[in-house]
Amino acid sequence: MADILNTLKQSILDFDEEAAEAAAKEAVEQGVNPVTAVGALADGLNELGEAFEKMEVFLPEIMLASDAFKAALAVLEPELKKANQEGKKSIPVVIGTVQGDVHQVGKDMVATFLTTAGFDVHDLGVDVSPSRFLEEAKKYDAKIIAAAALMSTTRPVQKDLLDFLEAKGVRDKYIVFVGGGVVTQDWATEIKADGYGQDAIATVELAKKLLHAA
Ligand code: B12
Repeated sequence: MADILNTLKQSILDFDEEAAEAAAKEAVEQGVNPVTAVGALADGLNELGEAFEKMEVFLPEIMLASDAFKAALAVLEPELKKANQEGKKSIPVVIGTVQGDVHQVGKDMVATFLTTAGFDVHDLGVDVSPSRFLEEAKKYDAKIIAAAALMSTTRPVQKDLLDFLEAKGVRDKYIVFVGGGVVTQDWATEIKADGYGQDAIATVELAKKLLHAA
């Protein structure tokens, strides 16, 4: 099993979409736990992220690696669904990356994990303004709004979203989650978000817990 996990991770490090898809199929055939498989892909992307920070790889490679990640995730999604049948109540959730920010891989991962846990997830994509978050939350009668930010320049938009909901008098109607690379528990507490998810698995646990308490 270690071999296939290495192959998954390596396919991301090689920015190789075909290899990532093939490795994901192989992992499914071998009966590898799909959560572990996604973890291996994420390890690859995180390692690449460090190389990007050191300017050892550049944006085009990172984009190819993200595409490879998405292709493999699509193969693993049905398996994740099978592995997680417990969440039967379909609670509507809207999720998106905040305005000015086009990073989507981590948000996609959170959306996939929430979906496979039984939530009714509406993915608004990237570059989502506070007003659009609210518009879509109303449309789907969402209980949870989840907003991702990956850059220090876009993190403040999470606060803008909360301020906007407050100004519209609907803050209490929604459980608001924040997350993404630059987001911390301290930041979530400071802006009075309802929850912070460090990763996709923690976010699912948190969603279940908060809904239970609500
Ligand atoms: C991939 C990537 C890109 C890709 C994105 C492709 C895509 N389709 O998503 C591309 C090449 C487009 C890109 C562009 C840019 N990027 Co970029 N990018 C990254 C990189 C390498 C990886 C991000 C990633 O996907 N990580 C893997 C996923 C799995 O992790 P994650 O996103 O953190 O998600 C996990 C958790 O955070 C959490 N989570 C995620 N979302 C949410 C949401 C909620 C609600 C919750 C609860 C939890 C949660 O769960 C996820 C799963 O565990 C990071 C480096 C890094 N270390 O993060 C830089 C990084 C984020 N990018 C950065 C920058 C600066 C840029 C650019 C401005 C570069 C440029 N000069 O053009 C542009 C920005 C364009 C824009 N307006 O948004 C900086 C941001 C610096 C900062 N602190 O502000 C980083 C940190 C790199 C760096 N150190 O310089 N980038």
